[in-house]
Amino acid sequence: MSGLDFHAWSRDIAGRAETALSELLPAPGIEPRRLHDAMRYSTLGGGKRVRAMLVHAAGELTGASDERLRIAASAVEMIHAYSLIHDDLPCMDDDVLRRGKPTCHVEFDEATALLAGDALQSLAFQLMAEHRLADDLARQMEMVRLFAVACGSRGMAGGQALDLAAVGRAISLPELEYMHILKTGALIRASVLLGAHCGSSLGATDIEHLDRYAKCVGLAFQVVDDVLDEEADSSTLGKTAGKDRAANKPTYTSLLGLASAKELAGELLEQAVAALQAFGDRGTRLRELAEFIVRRER
Ligand code: GRG
Repeated sequence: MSGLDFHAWSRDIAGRAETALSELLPAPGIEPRRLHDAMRYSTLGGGKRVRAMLVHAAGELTGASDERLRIAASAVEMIHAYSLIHDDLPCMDDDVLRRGKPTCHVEFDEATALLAGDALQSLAFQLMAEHRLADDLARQMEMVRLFAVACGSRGMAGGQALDLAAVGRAISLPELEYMHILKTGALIRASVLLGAHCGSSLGATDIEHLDRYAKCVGLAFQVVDDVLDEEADSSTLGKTAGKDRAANKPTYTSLLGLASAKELAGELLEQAVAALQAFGDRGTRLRELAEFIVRRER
């Protein structure tokens, strides 16, 4: 683990993620300019970079090189940016504010926003194929596979489909949990596993511990997101607050109430930290990051 305290480390990783993304995205001015501008607009200059941090923290655990983590973190952040662009479209959540600025389709137009999301997704996989991320090519293929599953119909896109189908319906807690394991949790889990796979190989038991950590953190992330949607204001969040309630969407707060949702986030944090026990001090950064995710204010 680097000697930096968590605050300094997280700022460092966020800064490095911004630089890497700026270098890896098509340069401004390159045709088709409007599409490239939209990709850069929605990926750069905002976001907490939590997924990039998860890649780096897991990679530190397995001694991964900065260069491999730079690529994996950029690929994950590009997929995340694509998901936000598409999620904000009128045919989905129909939102006008993201990361404190107009959403992509408001700043550009719907067709450009759709294409910017598509192109970000393709670029993420291009990076995974173009750069050496593991010593063993079979392992790299496995990384690409797990990343694709996390993004697809059995991951994020599938979770989004369930989310859209749940609007205005009463769903059970297990259904809500399943939806969020896919919608938000799958990419968070992929971030941890990709980061870890960039370094020396871990045994099956250690991978299971990391997987358990990632699943708890992924769910905790969403529970806290629901709490913040109720409690924080739009200027703090950089997106429209209270949106889920207004859209009559089932959330952890609507199903459990605010106090129990906060308790659940605390329990998930404890479980995430417990899953790291086997790693001793090597798990410190991942533990700090889980605490940050649960205690964040935006
Ligand atoms: C359109 C295929 C497709 C998927 C969309 C992840 C998702 C599915 C939509 C995002 C909508 C949303 C607000 C989900 C709640 C959790 C979440 C992913 C919040 C945003 O992530 P942060 O807080 O965002 O990490 P920043 O801006 O900090 O990067």
